[in-house]
Amino acid sequence: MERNVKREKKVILMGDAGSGKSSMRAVIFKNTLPDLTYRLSSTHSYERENFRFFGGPNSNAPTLSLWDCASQRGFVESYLSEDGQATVFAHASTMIYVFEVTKLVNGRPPEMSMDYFSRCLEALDRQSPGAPVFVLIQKMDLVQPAQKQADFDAWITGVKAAAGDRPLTVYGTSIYEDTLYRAWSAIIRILVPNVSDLSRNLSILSKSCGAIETVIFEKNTFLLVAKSTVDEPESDFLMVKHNVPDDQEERHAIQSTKSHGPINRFEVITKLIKTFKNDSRRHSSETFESLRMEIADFTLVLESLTATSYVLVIASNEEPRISPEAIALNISMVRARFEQLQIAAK
Ligand SMILES: Nc1nc2c(ncn2[C@@H]2O[C@H](COP(=O)(O)OP(=O)(O)OP(=O)(O)O)[C@@H](O)[C@H]2O)c(=O)[nH]1
Ligand SMILES: [Mg+2]
Repeated sequence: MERNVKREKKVILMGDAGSGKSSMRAVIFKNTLPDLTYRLSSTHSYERENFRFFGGPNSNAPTLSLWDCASQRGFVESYLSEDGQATVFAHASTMIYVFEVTKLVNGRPPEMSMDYFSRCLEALDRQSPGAPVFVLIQKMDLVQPAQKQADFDAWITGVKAAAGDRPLTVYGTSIYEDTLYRAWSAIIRILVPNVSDLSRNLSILSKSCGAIETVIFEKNTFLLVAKSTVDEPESDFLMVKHNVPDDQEERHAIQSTKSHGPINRFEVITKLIKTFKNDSRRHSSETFESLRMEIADFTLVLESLTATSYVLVIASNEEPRISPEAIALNISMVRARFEQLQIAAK
């Protein structure tokens, strides 16, 4: 029993009414097309859903228990009552708090939103001390590009004032843009227990393939779990870390080799593959298995790594070129090692 509790990662999803909480749950975990989220009805009380998530096969896999909480005043007051706090905020691995970017009033976040936010932070700190908090300023697609950073900054000012010294990380997001995957990949990585072991082993695979970049994606969501690539500074466009200590695990998740491509290339890949999988599901009953490409600039192999992950290997065009078949063979040789690492993770 104790073991099961430990392997369940509770994630609380809270925030303003209609800000897009259930939509992101549907897009990330159920592969719903963003255009179809308008059909979702408003959440009542809370919807608790368990997803099998990055780990060993069958019963050994950890579950991500997502608590999508309604935001109407009556419901929030009930979560904040003594009994409600003990139910909703206890044993949480993290809280994600969502605001809608367009809801600024005279250039400021509404007072009531900020009041609920700080009361939820207090409840979380009481019931689950040390749980990291992610704030998502959602629906960024509705703001003109030239205005995005200014509106984001206006929310940051309000969020920081409400949070005081409490550490948190803020992202500007949209279900229509790759920003959603950037934020959720960061969230997912704090839930993977042995991310530095995974990255170390990924580096070894990367070297054996002469790869420029090697990346592990979680199988269902296609969120980035670990990568072996250039140690780039994280882009601060629509992202702010407030009092968050330097994260060793996160830095270990990024093993350095050489520099390539735009900084958001992995989120773009996540979005492309999810769209591709959705399209192929509509036209065929076969599931997506692998992708191999050999073009002038590079060789790319995307293969199933374990029961709950894919690996993407990109090798350079420098001679002697490594063939996609040789990369696939190297992947097959490390598969058992990665299965073991995931099973061993607590
Ligand atoms: N333009 C835009 N619309 C979005 C985005 N995210 C969600 N929406 C839309 O916002 C509406 C409300 O989304 P929901 O996901 O139901 O919002 P919620 O936060 O779960 O709302 P409650 O359950 O009532 O608290 C839907 O029509 C979504 O299609 C986004 O990033 N951009
Ligand atoms: Mg909802």
